[in-house]
Amino acid sequence: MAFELPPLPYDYNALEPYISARTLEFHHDKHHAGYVNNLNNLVKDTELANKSLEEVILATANDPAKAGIFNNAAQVWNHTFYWHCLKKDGGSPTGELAEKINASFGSLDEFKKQFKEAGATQFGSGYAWLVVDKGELKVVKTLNAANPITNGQTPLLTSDVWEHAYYLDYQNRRPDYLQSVLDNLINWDFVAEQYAKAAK
Ligand code: MN3
Repeated sequence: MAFELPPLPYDYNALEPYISARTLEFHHDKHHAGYVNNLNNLVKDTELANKSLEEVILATANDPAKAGIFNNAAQVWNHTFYWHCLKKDGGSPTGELAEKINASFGSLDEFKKQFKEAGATQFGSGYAWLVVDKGELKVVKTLNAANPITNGQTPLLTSDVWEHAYYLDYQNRRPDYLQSVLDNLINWDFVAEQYAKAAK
């Protein structure tokens, strides 16, 4: 069973004007697809070929000899998760998640400020994340393909801050991309589902 490229959960133009169809075409059809192809080539005829994506990530994390497999497996996971974190007309969190965000950060605006800061200050490529860590919400950033699940944290939300995620639409203005996404495109229902699973 080879790893597969999941389809985008919306049309290429669904996130316009904040993320263009051209960005999504390249990002999903070239970058995400490339990671899937690389991963399948790297694990072909090895014991990892029959593992789940999470198992491959956890089995190869922190092993320099398996960095190529880890990087591609984590990038496949991270992109699939990122697509689901976005939707047209994002709105705001509600219910228990909204209460937890207010209790943890003071307000939704303060959460956005910290998330934007994390993404804007990630030097080079990587991701900003909202995670659950031992029952508490935290904003963290990771380098390149790294994923919080290898630190025992449960991701609720991510934003890709590799240049390919925003350069066609925002050029060097990464903070503006993050602000646009936070204000207009977050799929809070998806984030709430991840929070409900993590809280079990
Ligand atoms: Mn990307």
